Amino acid sequence: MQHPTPTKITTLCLAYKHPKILLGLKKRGFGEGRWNGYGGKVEKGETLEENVVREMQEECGITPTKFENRGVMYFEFSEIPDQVYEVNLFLIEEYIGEPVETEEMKPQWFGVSDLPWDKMWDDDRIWYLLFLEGKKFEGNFLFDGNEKVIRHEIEVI
Ligand code: 8OG
Repeated sequence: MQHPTPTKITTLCLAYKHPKILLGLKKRGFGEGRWNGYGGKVEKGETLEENVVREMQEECGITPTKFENRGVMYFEFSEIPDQVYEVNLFLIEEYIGEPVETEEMKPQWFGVSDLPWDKMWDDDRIWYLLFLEGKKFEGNFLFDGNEKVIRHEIEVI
């Protein structure tokens, strides 16, 4: 699958041990008011793995000790043509510490059959099942101005 060239590279970290998954309510900035995994912009000179550890420490107060890459997604926005987000998805299998509320995120464990879909990103309904099934995948998504996915392709790798 071909991907657009990203203008911003991020991680998305989901601590998941069936049947519970840890989400955080984003309290400010991009995605405010939505439940999502943890993560953020990969800084210059930082590896994806270093970013996973740093973001979870900063936003959630835990230190991931065992995690694996589960794929990558590219997000484009029909009304912002020059913006392409690359989101590298990670499953967090083990960590040290307990999730705490921070200025950025409020943590909560959800049952996987009871996710707050109407307060999550629209693309999540497309790929969560693959993630929960243990698959690794890549995908491209195009959002319209109302934050709805109007086109996507997704492929298990
Ligand atoms: O640093 P910043 O808060 O901008 O990072 C954005 C976070 O949101 C990062 O973890 C990646 C994640 N993210 C997107 N787009 C999407 C999306 O469409 N769905 C989900 N579930 N997460 C996303 O940037």
